[in-house]
Order: sequence, then C-alpha cells, then structure tokens
Amino acid sequence: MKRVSLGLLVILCLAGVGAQNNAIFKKFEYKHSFRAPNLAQRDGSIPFWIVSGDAIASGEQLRLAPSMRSRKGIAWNKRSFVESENFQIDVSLKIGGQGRVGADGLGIWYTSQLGALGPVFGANDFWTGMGLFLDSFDNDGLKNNPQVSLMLNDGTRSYDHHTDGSQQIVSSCQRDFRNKPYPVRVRIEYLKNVLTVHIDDGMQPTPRYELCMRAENIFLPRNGYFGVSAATGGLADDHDILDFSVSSLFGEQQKPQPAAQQIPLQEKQKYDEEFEKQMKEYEAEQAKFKEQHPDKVKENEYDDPTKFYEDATARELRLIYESQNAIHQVMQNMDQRLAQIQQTQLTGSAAVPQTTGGQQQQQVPVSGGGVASFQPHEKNEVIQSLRDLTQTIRDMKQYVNEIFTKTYNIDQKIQQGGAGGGGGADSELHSKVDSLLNELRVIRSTQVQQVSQPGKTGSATDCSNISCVSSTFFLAIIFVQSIIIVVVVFVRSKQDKAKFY
Ligand SMILES: [Ca+2]
Ligand SMILES: [Ca+2]
Repeated sequence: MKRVSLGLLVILCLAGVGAQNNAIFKKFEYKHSFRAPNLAQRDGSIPFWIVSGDAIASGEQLRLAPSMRSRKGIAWNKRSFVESENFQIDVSLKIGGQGRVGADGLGIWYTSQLGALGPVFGANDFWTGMGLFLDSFDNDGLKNNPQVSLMLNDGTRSYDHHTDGSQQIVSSCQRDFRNKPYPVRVRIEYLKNVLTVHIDDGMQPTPRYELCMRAENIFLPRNGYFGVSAATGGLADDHDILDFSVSSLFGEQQKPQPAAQQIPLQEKQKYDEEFEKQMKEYEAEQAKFKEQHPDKVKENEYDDPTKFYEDATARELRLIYESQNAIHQVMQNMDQRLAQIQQTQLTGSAAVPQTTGGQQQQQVPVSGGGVASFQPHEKNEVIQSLRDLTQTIRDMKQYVNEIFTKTYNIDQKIQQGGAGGGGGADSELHSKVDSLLNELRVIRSTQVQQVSQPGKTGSATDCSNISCVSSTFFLAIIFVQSIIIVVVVFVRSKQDKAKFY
C-alpha cells in the first residue's frame, strides 16, 4: 500500500510552482528522498540510499552522528539524479546537544560521484560538486558560527577547517541552528544556474523561511548524487535528518509530455479507487481490533516515546518551573505564619486590658489557644524580635549579595588570568616571592659578615635588652612563608588550567 501511495504522490506532485518563475513545474522524486515516519526499513537501510560510518537510520530519523566524540556518518543516494538539470532539496534536520557550543556540523551534498567517509563534516575531501555546510564550531575564532556556508569544488581543493573555509566558500550566512524546539528546515533551490538557500529558524511547527544566500552562475555536475554527512570532534552534537525531499524542477519547454500526463490521469483514478478501498478496509480492521482488544489499544498508545521522554530544553524549563514553584510555596507558608503571629498579637493586645498581671509566659504563643494573659512587655518583646528577624534577613540578603559579587569578581579575574596566559595576580605573587628571596639574601649576607667579624658583636649584645628573634628561627619563618606562597601559586595556576580546559 505504501508503494501505491508513493506512486500517487509522484503523480500528484506534478504541479506548477513559483509565481515569480513563470511556468516552473515541480515533481517530487521519491527515489532521491526519504522522510519520517517509515524513513528506514526494519534492517536500518533506506531504499535507494547507502548508509555508512556511525550513521544509524530508524523509522523516525537518520542519525548521521550521535553526540559522542569523534564520530562521523554519511548517507548517499545510490541513484544519480537524471530526471532534470534543476532541483529543489527540502531538508528537515535537528542538530543539538548539552553543550553551549557544539561540533563539528552537517553537510548536504550534490556531487558527481558517490561520497565516502572523510574529514569534511564526515564526508570525503576533494569532491566535485557542491557542499552546503552547517558548521557549528568556530575554528577561526571570528565569532561567526554556527554558520551555513556553500562551497563548490572541482575535485582539486581541500576544505580548510582551520579557517572554516572562509577563503573557499561561495557564500555564507550566520544562523543558529542548534537546539531548536522544532526541526530546522533548509531549502536549496538550483534553477537556471542560480542557487538559493533558505533557512527556517526552527521556532515554530510551520516553516518560516529566510533567505540565507543567493549565488548566480553556479554550474553543478549533471547526473550527480545527493548526500548528507555529519561529524563530531572533541565536542559533540546529535545530527539528525528527519526529512530529505528532492523535487525536480522543469521550465516551460522541459515540462513533462502531455501524453505522459494523460496516462497517469487514467491511472490516478484507478489508484484513487484502490486507495479509498484499502483505506476503508484498514479503518474497518482497526475499529474491529479496537472492539476486540480494548486493552491492547491502550498499550499501543504507550509506544509513543514523546510521552515518556523530554528533550534537554524542556527538562531544564521544567526544573526551573518546579524550583520556582517550591520557592513560591515556601513564601506562602511564611506569609501564613506571619499572619498567624499577627493574629496572635492582636488577640493578645485585646486581652491586655482584661488581664491584671497574670502569670508570665516566657515563650511566644504560636497558636490561638492560651493567649489570654499576654503582657504588654511580652508584646514589645515579640515586636522587637520580629524587627531583629527582619534586620537579620536584610543582613543575610546583603551577605548573599556580597558573596555573589565577590564570586563574580573572582570568576572574572580567573577568566582574565586564563585568557592572558598566566595572569596578573600570579605575576604579582611571583614578584613578592622574588622580593622575599632578596631579603633572605641580604639577611644571609649580614649573618655571614657577623660570623666573619666576631669582635663586632654589638648587635648580639644589644639583644639582651630587646626580645630578639634568633636568626635561625627568623630564617625558618621566612622559609615556611616562601613555601606557602609557592604552594598557593601552584594551586592557583592548577585551578586556572582545570577551568579553561
Ligand atoms: Ca568549523
Ligand atoms: Ca568561524
């Protein structure tokens, strides 16, 4: 039945597109496409495609590279694209991971030969044709990644990762395609030697395309092969393709023959009838099954993994929401307690005129019961303690603020120190150590002089009146101090290294 519906799709896709390009016809090419659901067969293969390396295809997605270090995977269309010279590729993809920065990226290819595993986003170098790269990692440090870039190659050039191909690419645009709530859609159109790329922002279920690049005078090889690839490095993202749909584009003169259209029209009715019949049969079967096995129908609902798993963003949001709720709960409880205390106070003050110095109550009553003998001084004490409490809370708030500021400053300093390759604080400490050493040398030389001139012991005799520290003891203190400073310098430099790995 799937084959029938696929065939139908091909026939139905013969339709005119684009108001600006008059009489451009578009035809979906299922032999160059795959899409979820039923993206792959049970054995993990995709019809008409080769899947290689670390790529894994399932019904829902083609995972080209998982979020593990140094992985690469490719998938290439085994059939060359002979249907037309012009095409449109619609790719729906998800790239993302736990890190704030990801790597390496994903490539969408149209090449004169089948691709192989290699260093260019998982695929081979020195290709012939086009490669559109979704480059996550900023290798040249120009702060222009993640970016989408297009590179053409005639089989002689090697992609330069260190510059993100900046000297080689035809065009590029900066787009953040990582960790989006919805799949990011990429639309590549190659028509009359003009190549345009539109990117969707992945922020809503329906695509919202924006022009990324438009390049004229592009000559791609004829009868080429479509491919996709992805790779991870020291950092790793998941790289998933959910939909890869190729359509052939035809101009007015190239459009399919009328005869060829009539035959499918006749067949279309036949297929329509067949489809309707099979659909009815399927629905009837489904209803029958539901009646007979109501328990199993429920079980089937549990097969939907989205009910049991959530992605990282959703999880973080949920955690934030939960903690906010908890804080809110605590605040509410405190508010209630305060209201209770206030109530108690009011009851107490109302009872004051009636009481004539009853028995002393040392503790502040919390509940309403047994408050009849509330003394004025007790009330004052309660008010005073409440004021103290408020003051303490204010102080605590101030402390927390101070701690936060200090931590932030320390963090900034550490960062500056790390970025500066050693840090100013360290050099200060070094200079201190140096000056200490110099002092040590001076003291030592004085000692040596004293030893060499034993007659001149005025200073030693002077010490009888003053509480003098012996030179050995002084040297020992200096030595211990130096060791402590050296240890501190060592520990700090080690911390810096750990932070900036
Ligand atoms: Ca890069
Ligand atoms: Ca860059």
